[in-house]
Amino acid sequence: MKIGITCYPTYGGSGVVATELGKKLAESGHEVHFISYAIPYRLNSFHSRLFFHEVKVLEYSLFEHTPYCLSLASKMAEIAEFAHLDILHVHYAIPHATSAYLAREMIKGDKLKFVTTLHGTDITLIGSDPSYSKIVEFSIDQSNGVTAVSKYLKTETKKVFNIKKPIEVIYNFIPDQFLNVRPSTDLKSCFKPDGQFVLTHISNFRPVKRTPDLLEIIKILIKKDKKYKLVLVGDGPDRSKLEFKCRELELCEYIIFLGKQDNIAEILNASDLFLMTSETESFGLAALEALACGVPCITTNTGGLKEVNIHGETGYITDVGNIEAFAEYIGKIKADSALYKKLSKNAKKYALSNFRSDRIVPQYVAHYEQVLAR
Ligand code: GMT
Repeated sequence: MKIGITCYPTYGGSGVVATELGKKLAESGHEVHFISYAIPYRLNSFHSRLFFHEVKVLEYSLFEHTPYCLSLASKMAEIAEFAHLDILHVHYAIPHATSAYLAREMIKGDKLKFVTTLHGTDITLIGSDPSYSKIVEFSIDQSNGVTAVSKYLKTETKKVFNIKKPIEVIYNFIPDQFLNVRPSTDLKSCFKPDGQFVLTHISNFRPVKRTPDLLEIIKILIKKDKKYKLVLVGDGPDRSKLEFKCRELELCEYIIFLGKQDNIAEILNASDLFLMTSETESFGLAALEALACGVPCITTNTGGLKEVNIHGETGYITDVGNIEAFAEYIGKIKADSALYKKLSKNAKKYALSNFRSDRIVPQYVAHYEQVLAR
């Protein structure tokens, strides 16, 4: 098949899923054309069946806000015709599903079909805002196929919008680099100079991630036991605030801010637990990546996280904002090495038996085939 993929190219789960999917599709013989305003950050290796088409946005003094959605639609229509795309797969509804709808209308006939994958805040936060909800609902319903990354997100979408199209749940999958990770002794000695217990968090530091809770958790923990290190990976709106707070609370010796990193698998491999304090999370790809590395997770029990992190099996889940419970679970696991080993083994086993790419990617291919056969 010839498949177009549009996603956000920046540091974020939806772009990662789209890019890893494109790489896997190309490996299995499909031709894949990425269409976005910049090269997706995980699209870092050459493959003869992978192409990237940059969307140029014309700046003009009359535009206070440049209409990216229109430039994207033009590019989608151009590539669909020029590369003879069979299908276009857009990740994150806003504005990608709307641009895809416009591209399909521009092409005329029945030549282009598009699939929209819903990832999370395109429904739960941004999509449901009155300024976007009507167009988001319309564009999703106009899609030839719709997928959501968890059962929770499917239910939520049906609750928020009046969508008549069936929604298929296709979970996130484990990118290859999280299988057979090489341990890094450098990272281990940096994180655990005195045998510290390493708690890692990876995100884009948006308010929805509730990263300030992480400082509160470490504050509780070190009252009883100083042997902890909190490793914070990623960057975003709340990072500087957190760094200031960390200095103010004199917590700096317990926290490392690594910023954006490429070697996530090695960092997880040098970690003991993964923490996710999100207010809402449609799936939690970073938690899945941790589980795949055998790192148990303590997460909130919000949204799709319950489908990824199994309470008492692969880690623990607790209510949003319940920092005491987070601290309690961390202390309990640190104190009991048999429990740690059990959780770590279960984590890897559960991730690998449910979320391997060779299980999930064929579900997307089957979805494309169904859409094309209609
Ligand atoms: O919806 C978002 O917040 C953006 C998106 C992203 O690009 O990071 O994240 C979502 O998509 C991921 C991949 O499907 C999911 O694993 C994340 O749980 C989800 N984030 C949220 O729901 C907050």
